Amino acid sequence: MSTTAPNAKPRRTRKNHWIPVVAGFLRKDGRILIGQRPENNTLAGQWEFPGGKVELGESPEEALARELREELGIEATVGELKLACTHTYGDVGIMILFFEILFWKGEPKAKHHMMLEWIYPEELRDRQIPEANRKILDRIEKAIGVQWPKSSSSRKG
Ligand code: DGT
Repeated sequence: MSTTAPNAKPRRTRKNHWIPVVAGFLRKDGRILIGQRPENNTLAGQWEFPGGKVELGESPEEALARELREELGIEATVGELKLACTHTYGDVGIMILFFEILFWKGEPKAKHHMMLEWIYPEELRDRQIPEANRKILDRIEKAIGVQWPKSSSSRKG
């Protein structure tokens, strides 16, 4: 006879598969940097914050500094953690940690993205962005400092 504690956690039959991702908010003159994901890649053509997957053995900050070096050719100081979210693509989950990047050496260049753009935070909403970001856009906007009043009429004209 088996005995199960009444409050036992349910047993999971499948292991979850999670990918940790880090991304950075780089700002210049009131704008924020976004990059267009390359062709032949998942989410090709969509606009994202620079960053990528955390490799085994790396801290999130080390991973982001490496990604920014590889993708933009800059040496960045990774600042405060601003936001975290999760999203599911098929049977894989991603957890994205968004960090503030206040200081860096060098000028960001598109070494990985099709294109880089410095946009006003208010413009992000009108870009094609990953669903993982779209579903938390209000939180991203707050983190990157979007200022408008939220009613749609106030954005017109
Ligand atoms: P690789 O070459 O496939 O190992 O790729 P990594 O390490 O450059 O990472 P990447 O960009 O393929 O993976 C990041 C995942 O996170 C990808 O599924 C897209 C998703 N993602 C959603 N929103 C963002 C965002 O704002 N920035 C970045 N970098 N990735 C995002």
